[in-house]
Amino acid sequence: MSHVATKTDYDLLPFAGEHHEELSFVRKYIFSTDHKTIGKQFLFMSLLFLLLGGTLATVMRWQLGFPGTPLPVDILPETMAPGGIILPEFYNSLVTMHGTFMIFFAIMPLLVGVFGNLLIPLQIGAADMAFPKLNMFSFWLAVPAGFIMLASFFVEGGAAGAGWTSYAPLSTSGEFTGVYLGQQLWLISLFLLGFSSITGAVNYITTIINLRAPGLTWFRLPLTVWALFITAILVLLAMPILAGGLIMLLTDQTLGTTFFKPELGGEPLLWQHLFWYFGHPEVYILILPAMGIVSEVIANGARKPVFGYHSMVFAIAAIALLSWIVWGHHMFMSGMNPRLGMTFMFTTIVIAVPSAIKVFNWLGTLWKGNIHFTTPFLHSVAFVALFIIGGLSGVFMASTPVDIPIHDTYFIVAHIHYVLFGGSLFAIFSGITYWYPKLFGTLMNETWGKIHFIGTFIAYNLAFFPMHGIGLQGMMRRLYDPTLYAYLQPLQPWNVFISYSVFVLFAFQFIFAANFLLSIWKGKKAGPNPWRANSIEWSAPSPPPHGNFERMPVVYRGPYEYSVPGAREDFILQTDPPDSSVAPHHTSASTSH
Ligand code: HEM
Ligand SMILES: [Cu+2]
Repeated sequence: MSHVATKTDYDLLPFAGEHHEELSFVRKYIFSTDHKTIGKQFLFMSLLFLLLGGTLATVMRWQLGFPGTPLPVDILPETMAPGGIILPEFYNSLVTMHGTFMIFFAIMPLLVGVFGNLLIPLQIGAADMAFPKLNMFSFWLAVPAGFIMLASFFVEGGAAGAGWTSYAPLSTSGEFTGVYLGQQLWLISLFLLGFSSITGAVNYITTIINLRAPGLTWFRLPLTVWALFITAILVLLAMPILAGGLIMLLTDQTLGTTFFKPELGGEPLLWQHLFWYFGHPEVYILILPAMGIVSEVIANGARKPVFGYHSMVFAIAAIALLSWIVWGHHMFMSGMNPRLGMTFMFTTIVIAVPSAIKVFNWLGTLWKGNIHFTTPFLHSVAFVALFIIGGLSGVFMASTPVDIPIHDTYFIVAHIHYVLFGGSLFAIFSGITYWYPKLFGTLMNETWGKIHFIGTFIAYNLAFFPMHGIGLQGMMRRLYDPTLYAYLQPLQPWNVFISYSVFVLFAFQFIFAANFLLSIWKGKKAGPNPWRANSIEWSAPSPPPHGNFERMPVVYRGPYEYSVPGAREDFILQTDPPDSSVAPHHTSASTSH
């Protein structure tokens, strides 16, 4: 077990960049223990999975827009799309694997793996994580998980096809889906990935509790660190529940247990309970770090302190707590007692309160700000706008009488994508462009960044907003061919329109990919603090060296001291001593506690 580095250790061996001998290529780039390198590894891995998930989505949209028409490029094997025509069973795998890759291998590692690794040590003024080797282990456990998931496409019977939620009894036996080994690989892969997440979470929590720089009290932490801290607690508590369910489902398939098999006395609803008891906290794992990123970037772009810092922290904590008592809103149609349904309805609607507090605080932060329309800022503002739409559809669905007709329709698909693409992914674009200098030392190109933003924002809304409508008109989710139903035929032009919008949306992502890759070499050199921000990472070079800081940073103030009256500039680094930046007569603007 790694040794926990404490503050005293750092006093003895402070930020010893110069004590590190040259590392071999393998230790430096492959089996690295440097949190920034591990963050980059997660970044490249999850961007690849994001691309794969997006590709699967375009194939799905081809089928929905033009059912039965051969794909324009006929490269898929006979078992998936003979003659380019997508088979129904392959369509099931597409839906399942799109959701699985996006949720578990793209959004979650991007938010938690990338930003957790990059930002936690840098923003708390530490040289690295508390357990650097465990951190390396966490990444290298995610890699085989990804390979196993990928490999499942190519085994007999193909990849899992019971949806990303793998409901029993559909998932308990290959007889129902025609998928045997693929479903088992799905379970094994997610088990490994869950283990990787748990080790990461232990590391994050320990690091934030133990390694904060002197003077960095809890209420001087940037909201990104708060969000990642509370997210790590959710990961630590939620992942074991998923793991338990996965193992039970795996033994049902392989060892003859009957946890979820009704024909042998099992209870399929138990899977839904286990899955959603994990699953609802999971959706907050997928949004809280994004909310942290957005808080940072909006304050920076508006040159104002975050409005209601304390209420932001309490709102994150409240959302996290409430996330444990709402899971039943995914099961209103499972035949539960209506009284139980009513309690889940109530708790779910209550969650809108802390969510709305955050939205009002972002608007309050923007209000009368001296706004700089940078690419990261635009993405963050888009997050707020789109999250409002996703949150509102959530409140509709939380109400049982409304949810009963729209459950399992495209309305749900619209909701998911407003919160996860409109929300989380826009925040990820914001965060990547904003902290890019701390990864690569350069800035991404602003013009191309804005072109990508505008194209993505428009195409995104054209693709996903109409899904609310076709959902209300009864189009089911996970549907292979809408034209088979007479009542859905009039909606087909919408499906064609949505498919074209998705193709445009997909195409715009190559602008981001090119900007991201080319800026590593061609980007403008950034300097330590290109966004004129306050938190500790901006006092380190871009990119920070191994060990991050030359000396242990000492913190004198909160992270959002923008436009402090009397200050020499419109930002004050958290590490600036009290008298160096603020006029001597000025004492009240500090948010220290
Ligand atoms: C105000 C906040 C929110 C409320 C009230 C809410 C409510 C709901 C409800 C009631 C459902 C179930 C609908 C049904 O299946 O019939 C649902 C589904 C879902 N929500 Fe939310 N939600 C909120 C925010 C979020 C956020 C922030 C995320 C993720 C970042 C999210 C992700 C999802 C996903 C992925 C599903 C679909 C799960 C599936 O595949 O069946 N939601 N939401
Ligand atoms: Cu939920």
